[in-house]
Amino acid sequence: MKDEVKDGLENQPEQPEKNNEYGASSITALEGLEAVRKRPGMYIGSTDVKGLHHLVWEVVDNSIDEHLAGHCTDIWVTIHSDNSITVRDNGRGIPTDLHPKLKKSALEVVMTVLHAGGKFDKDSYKVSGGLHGVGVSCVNALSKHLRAEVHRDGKVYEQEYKQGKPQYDVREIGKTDKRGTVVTFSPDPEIFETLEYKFDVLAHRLRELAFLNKGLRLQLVDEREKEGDGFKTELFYSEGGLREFVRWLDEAKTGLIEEPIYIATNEESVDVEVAMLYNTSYSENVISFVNNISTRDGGTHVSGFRRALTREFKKYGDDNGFFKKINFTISGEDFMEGLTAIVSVKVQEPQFKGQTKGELGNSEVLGIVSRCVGDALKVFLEENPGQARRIIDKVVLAATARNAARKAREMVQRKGALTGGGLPGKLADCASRNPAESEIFLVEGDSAGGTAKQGRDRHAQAILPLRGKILNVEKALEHKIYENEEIKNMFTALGVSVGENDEGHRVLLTDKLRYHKIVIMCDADIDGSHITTLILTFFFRYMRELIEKGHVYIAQPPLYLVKKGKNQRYCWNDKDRKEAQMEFSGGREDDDSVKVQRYKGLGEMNAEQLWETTMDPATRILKQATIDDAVEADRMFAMLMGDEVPPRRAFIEANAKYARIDA
Ligand code: 0RA
Repeated sequence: MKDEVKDGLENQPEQPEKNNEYGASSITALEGLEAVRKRPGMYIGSTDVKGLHHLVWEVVDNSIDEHLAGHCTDIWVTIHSDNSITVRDNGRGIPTDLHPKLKKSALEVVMTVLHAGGKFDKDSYKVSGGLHGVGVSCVNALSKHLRAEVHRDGKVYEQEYKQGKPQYDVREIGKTDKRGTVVTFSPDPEIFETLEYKFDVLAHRLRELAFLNKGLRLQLVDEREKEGDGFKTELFYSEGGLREFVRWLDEAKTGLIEEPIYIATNEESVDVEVAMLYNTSYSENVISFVNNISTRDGGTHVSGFRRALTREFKKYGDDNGFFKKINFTISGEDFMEGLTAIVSVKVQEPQFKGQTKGELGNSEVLGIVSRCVGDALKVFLEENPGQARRIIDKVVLAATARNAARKAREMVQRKGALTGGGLPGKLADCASRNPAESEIFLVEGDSAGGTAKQGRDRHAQAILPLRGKILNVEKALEHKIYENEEIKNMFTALGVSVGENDEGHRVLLTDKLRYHKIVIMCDADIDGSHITTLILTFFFRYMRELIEKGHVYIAQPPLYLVKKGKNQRYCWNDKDRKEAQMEFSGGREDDDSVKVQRYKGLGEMNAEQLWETTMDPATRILKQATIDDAVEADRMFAMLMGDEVPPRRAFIEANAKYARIDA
């Protein structure tokens, strides 16, 4: 351990001394830690895998704050083989002097008193947290064991805790010429449902943090996995910051402009940083951050950005007569088509709104961002007429397509209304009219559809056969979507329609959704997985809300049936198949009476088998499709357009998590 610490604290930056004394006295004590253990959800959101990872972000946030204050260049995160975590930085080190009122070391106060991170004095410390930011003391309270080590003023200090309780006073254990803080913790199994850290989850956020904090090095080591002479390691570092971030997001797309449009300013102590690119796709990807924290639902900073973008492009197009030929209005949405943008602001006292606190509420930020972005865009448009023209042409195309799409949509919906209920002829509906208990199976091919019809529970299960490969919506224009037979059938069968709000944004109307479970059921081969992907892409682009609300599932037909006499067992993977074969043969590999049937398609099963293995709520396994991470998903969908199969498969696997529903 000791040697590692030394390595970790190399590359010491110049440590600029700030004139304000920041010792133990500015730390304000507020609450005890028992509350955290009693109601962990209140502090870290949940005690599932998400909460488990939250512990890491809580500690890393403190190190990021040190970076923002100009005192830290490197952060190392290590997953140890027992799933304990070390976060190490080369910041100033948590102060260890005595707190005048509490008569304790500041380190102990920071680690054991809620909200005592020192962040409470607005001017002495820059906030990175806000949504996180409940403090390292929470991590301590929720850890079976935690050890803090501080390198500061030439000395090394340590203190250990169990469930937040100090095991001894802060003690000096040696000398050092480095500075920084090392926190090692083991999440408490009494608190957390799972203790296993996921490399990819940590990597994804650390990459994001590297883009958001240019010049900061973040290293991730996974000691559970050997690689070469050492362990699996990844270093995240970005010199270009958001410029590189936006390029990374659009890696798989065809660009419309060469260089990202980049804006970095400060107004009324709000830092505004924006990077944007246009590509030739039809979708928009705007992601946003406040104090490094992702705001999934946008907020005032994103509204300000949109307002400025629409206003400046519109004015530029009008002034130059580029919209003359259009006989319908251009909506805000048209300026967003093919746009990839990152909007990042740093605000002193952020207020987060909404159910999941994923939305910025500070009203002053709207005007500030709108002005900053507006000013910068004016300059860009003046200086880059060629690129401006390309963007405006694309906007005109988007408006034209939107207009055509509206007409097509209206046609489809009017027709639907005229034919009285208008459910598709191919739909074998269920008897129940209660969406909460109703399911619809979207089945590849008419023949498998027929088998499913025979095998289903008529009361609660509807079947909609889809013919072959549905339209690749990633490549198609919106109005083509509404002309496609299979897609129209899905809209009408599901009871979902598309409308437009006041701003001309397409909105999904789901209040008449007829089934709360939508199950995609395709063959267990490459073609089947391709079709699953196409259908998922369609849901992602046009019915994203249904995925977000957890309505979309992927059926898991078995791959094998292993049989011996009357004994038979379905198997979903090779491991289970081997086990079944061994069991049935009593270990004799040459036992010819053990038969293995490999299912390639749904069509190879009869109705009873399909019911038993794939459709019966009591025994089936469904994967729930989730959009855990819209950023990654969007990149992935772009990858899916390519012709290689592997990334497509990887997407499906990464975005569908096992869920034994009904259980
Ligand atoms: C309170 C005050 C100061 C730094 C820190 C806390 C601090 C906390 C953590 C947690 C992980 N790494 C950290 N690094 C620093 C300011 C110290 C000063 O003024 O010297």
